[in-house]
Amino acid sequence: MVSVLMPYISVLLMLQFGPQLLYGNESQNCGPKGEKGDRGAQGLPGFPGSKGDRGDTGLSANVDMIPTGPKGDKGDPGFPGPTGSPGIPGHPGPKGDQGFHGIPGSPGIPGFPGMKGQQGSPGGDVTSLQSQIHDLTAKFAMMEKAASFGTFRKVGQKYFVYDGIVKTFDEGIQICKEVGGTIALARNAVENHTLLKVVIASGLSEKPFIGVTDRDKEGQFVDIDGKLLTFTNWASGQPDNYQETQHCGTIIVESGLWDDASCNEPRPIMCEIQ
Ligand SMILES: *[C@@H]1O[C@H](CO)[C@@H](O)[C@H](O)[C@H]1NC(C)=O
Ligand SMILES: *[C@@H]1O[C@H](CO)[C@@H](O)[C@H](O)[C@H]1NC(C)=O
Ligand SMILES: [Ca+2]
Repeated sequence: MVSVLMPYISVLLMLQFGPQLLYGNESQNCGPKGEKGDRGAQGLPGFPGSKGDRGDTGLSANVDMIPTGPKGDKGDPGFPGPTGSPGIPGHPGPKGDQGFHGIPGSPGIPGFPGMKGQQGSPGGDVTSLQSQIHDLTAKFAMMEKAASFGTFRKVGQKYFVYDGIVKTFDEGIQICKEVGGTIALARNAVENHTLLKVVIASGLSEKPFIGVTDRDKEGQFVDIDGKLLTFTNWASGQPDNYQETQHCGTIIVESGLWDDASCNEPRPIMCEIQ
C-alpha cells in the first residue's frame, strides 16, 4: 500500500516546498516580474474515489426468463425415520449344500449275543466269561418277556405266564407260539404245583387249557409236539371224553387236577416260555 501511494506522497512534498526551492521568495523582490511561464506537464492520476452509493432495487425475477443453472451438489443423508412394523417373512430359500459330517455319536448299547458257536478247545477265563454273559443275557431277556405278562411264575428253567387271554385250544397254540412259547403243561410234580399257583394268582374261575390232546388218536393224550406224556395229573374218572367231544386237556381250578374238555370252547390260555 505504501509503495502504491509513494508517487502521490512525492508530488505532495514537491507542491508544498517545491516553489520555495525552485523560485526563491518574492519577498526578496530584487527585480521586475518576468513573463508567464509555459503550462506545466500533465499531473499524475488522482486517488481512487470512495465507494459508490447503493444501487436501486432490482426488478422481480421472471423465472421463465432465467436459464437453469448447473445441478447442485448432492444433499446430505437425512436422519433415520421411526422404525416401521416388521415386513412379511420371505419365502424359504433354496436348499443349501450338504454340511460336514457330524461328530461320531456315543457307542450304542451292546446287542444280544449271537447263536452259540461250536464247542472249541478248552479255553481260559475269556471263554468262561463270554459263556456267563451269554447265559445271563438270555435269562434276562426271558425274564423281561415273562414280566410283560400279568401273572408269571418261574419253575426250573421255564416261566408259566398268563395275561387274561381266553381263546380256543388252536388259537391258544398260535398265541403262545407268537410269544416264543407253547401252551402251558406241567411235566413233573414241581411244575404241577407251580402251574396251579398261576391259576390261583390269576383268579381264574374257568378251567384253563393245558397243552395235551388226543385228537389224533382217541384216548392217547400227547403234548403239542405229538410226544407221549411222562407226567399226568388226571382227576379221578378223567379223561372221560364226555359226549365224545372232549379231546383237549384242562385244569380244574379247585383241585389242580386234569379234565378233558372241548377244544373249541374258549378258555383261559396260559403259556410257558423258556
Ligand atoms: C516571499 O516574500 C513575499 C514578500 O516579500 C511573501 O509575500 C511571500 O509569502 C514569500 N514567499 C514565500 C514562499 O516565503
Ligand atoms: C399237582 O398239583 C395239585 C395241586 O397242588 C395236587 O393236588 C396234585 O396232587 C399234584 N399232582 C402231582 C402228581 O403232584
Ligand atoms: Ca372230561
